[in-house]
Amino acid sequence: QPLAHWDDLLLLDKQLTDEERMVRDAAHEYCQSKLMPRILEANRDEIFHREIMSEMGELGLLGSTIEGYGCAGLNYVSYGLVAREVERVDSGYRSAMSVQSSLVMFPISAYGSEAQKEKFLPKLATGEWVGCFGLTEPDAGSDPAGMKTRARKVDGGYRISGSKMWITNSPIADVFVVWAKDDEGDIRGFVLEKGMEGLSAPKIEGKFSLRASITGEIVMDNVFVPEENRFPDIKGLRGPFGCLNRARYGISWGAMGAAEACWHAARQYGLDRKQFGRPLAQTQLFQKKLADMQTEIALGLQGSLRVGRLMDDHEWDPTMISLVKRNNCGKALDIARVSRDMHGGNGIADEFHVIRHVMNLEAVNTYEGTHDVHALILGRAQTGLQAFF
Ligand code: TGC
Ligand code: FAD
Repeated sequence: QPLAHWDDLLLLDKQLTDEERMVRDAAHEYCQSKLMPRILEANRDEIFHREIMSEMGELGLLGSTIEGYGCAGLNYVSYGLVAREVERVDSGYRSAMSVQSSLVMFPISAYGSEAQKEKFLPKLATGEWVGCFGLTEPDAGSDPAGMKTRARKVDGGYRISGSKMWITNSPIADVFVVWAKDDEGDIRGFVLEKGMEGLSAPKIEGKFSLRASITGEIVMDNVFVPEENRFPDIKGLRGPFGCLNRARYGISWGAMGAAEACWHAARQYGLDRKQFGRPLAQTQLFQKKLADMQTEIALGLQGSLRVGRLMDDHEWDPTMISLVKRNNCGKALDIARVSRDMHGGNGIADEFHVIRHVMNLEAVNTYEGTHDVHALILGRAQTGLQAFF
């Protein structure tokens, strides 16, 4: 018989509080019963089912770490556990949730005026409004300081011109958190609203990754944004990076959820499928691959849990987050690729789900700072020498 806790060898479950286990179990139940049945169609036909945002809102999964304004006020460990459950189904659904929570609601709650919080947070929390976050531009990805989007001061507000590229949720967004340089050359954050004149968000077609998540551009042609829609005080790259820290942390858990789905699928496939008169799982090569997956996942989850506890204890710094974002995304991608191979020909069929995770994790390893960019952040932190340019 397999060991009873083969899938949780380091007993992560026992490291959680009762409340954290409850949040995880509720998220698991929702994801498996409501998200899983939709994913094949969503991925095949590139559909983001908009009602998912409202369902997540109803369960308190949007902006869940924020206190007040209709938000659940959970800790960061719970936020990570939810990301893991959502991404166990599909990284695209976790993307939609983490952009709304960490990249739209977090900056409004941390940098916004009281009026901005009251206006935007409750409707974002229920999923009545969808938000997006515009930092990346066609010519400024890893190096966001090179952005060209400009916010020119005019009477009563700003005129913003420029374009943002690869923006999760933008074609369906009601609220756009956009970063632009002002007349002094400082990066400032603005909240744009659907319907503003000169604002459009065309969809990017033909993605082979995250097909169940909608991605677009944000095109701003002299959009007038009133003064009250600017974050009052935050200035410089620390504004957008403050949000990215939270999202990157959630991704470190999420990527492990996708990896777990691929690992469990490979194990079950190996138990069920016989070649040369015995289950594939009874071969040494197969078991070695399963052991490698089990090891990286158990260690990766411990890393994310540790960072989550440090965040909840206010003892964290961004470098820790680079470590777990980089490691867990890279390992998850490796695990998904190996699992695909272990499924043989069936591994390329979407009904077995693994190829979808492989394709998704390619993007997850790239967005929110590529694998190599996080290596450079870690390298700079330990040598004091920056190697970006
Ligand atoms: P650098 O000189 O390092 O820093 C400039 C200012 O920013 C501050 N800072 C941070 N603050 C808080 N948290 C962090 N993690 C921070 N990192 C930097 C820093 O203290 C400084 O502040 P100040 O006040 O002294 O000026 O900036 P750099 O230009 O050298 O940056 C280099 C680098 C590579 C670290 C950075 O640009 C980087 O991380 N690039 C990756 C870009 C990225 O992650 N983009 C993500 C776009 S959003 C997205 O992908 C969403 S996908 C969502 C989904 O669908 O799930
Ligand atoms: P580049 O920066 O051009 O990098 C290309 C390659 O060069 C990479 O391998 C990189 O590691 C390497 N490289 C770059 N600089 C260096 C260096 N100094 N030394 C060595 N190697 C280097 N952005 C948003 O603002 N909001 C979103 O909601 C959002 N959602 C996204 C959704 C999807 C599906 C995708 C694919 C992207 C999304 N992004 C979003 C953008 C994402 O953050 C960027 O794609 C990412 O930061 C990388 O930037 P880039 O694509 O311009 O690649």
